[in-house]
Amino acid sequence: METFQPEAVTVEALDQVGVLTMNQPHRLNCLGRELVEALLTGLDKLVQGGSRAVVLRAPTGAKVWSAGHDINEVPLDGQDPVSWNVPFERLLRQVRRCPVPVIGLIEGSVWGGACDLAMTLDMLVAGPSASFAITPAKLGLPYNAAGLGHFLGVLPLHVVKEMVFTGRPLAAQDAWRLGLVNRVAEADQLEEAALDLAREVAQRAPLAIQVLKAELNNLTRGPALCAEEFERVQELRQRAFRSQDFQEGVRAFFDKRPPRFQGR
Ligand code: YXS
Repeated sequence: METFQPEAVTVEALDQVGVLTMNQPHRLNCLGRELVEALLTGLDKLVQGGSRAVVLRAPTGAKVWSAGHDINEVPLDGQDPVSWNVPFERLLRQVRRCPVPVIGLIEGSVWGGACDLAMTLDMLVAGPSASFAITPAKLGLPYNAAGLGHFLGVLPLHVVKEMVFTGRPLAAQDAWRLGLVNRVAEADQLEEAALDLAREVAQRAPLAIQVLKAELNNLTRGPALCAEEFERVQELRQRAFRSQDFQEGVRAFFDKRPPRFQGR
């Protein structure tokens, strides 16, 4: 087993299966610039090194798999907070383009942009402590249509609406019942369950897998927005991310108090 340890991520190559461990539990594995850059590098290293499947995980026993986008990096100067080039958006695109399946080993709670990451991964194996919370409405942040398309690719519309409109976490068993999670395993069998799945994938023809993954991702991109509708939605998004409510949502988070949204 070869391991190289860029600061924020542990990268292990176990024969033809790679394991990426997000190693910033002290920062709740927030998907800020540093962690994302390390994940992008680690994923690329594993694929170049011949991994035919990759497992993405937090350290064993994590209470929080990832707390999502780093709210410290959310711009409050009127820029789009989930624009094309924010770090976790770049990570989502690399996972989708990655020629090998990336399997999430989910232990602990998954928040916001990390839910988008989890739902962009190719398969999920979850422990009993796993939960998924889509939180933009709690911050006043107008998430982007691409991200909502990822959610609609793996969950029914009313379930996505409830998660997005309430921000309430979806528990592991419900995520499995709804098909978001491929397998639920007890905490002490979770790593083996994820590695077993990865090893089975790694035994299959990699060129065929690459095509099948690309086809499935393109067939499930979610409905396209026509240009006129996109312009209208962008106008609404801009009004939201330039609103006092968005400033209040972020301030309330750091003040550790409930936000008071005024609708302006
Ligand atoms: O008070 P200190 O300095 O110790 O810092 C606290 C938190 O402020 C900080 N922290 C974060 N900092 C930046 N970005 C975050 N996403 C974030 N989450 C947490 O970490 C320190 C410990 O947090 P604390 O005391 O709350 O820990 P806890 O164990 O009581 O609770 C853990 C969580 C994850 C349940 C709690 O931290 C939490 O609810 N975090 C926010 C999760 C969330 O809403 N993430 C979405 C981020 S925005 C995003 O991903 C998208 C853009 S969107 O908005 O569209 O969803």
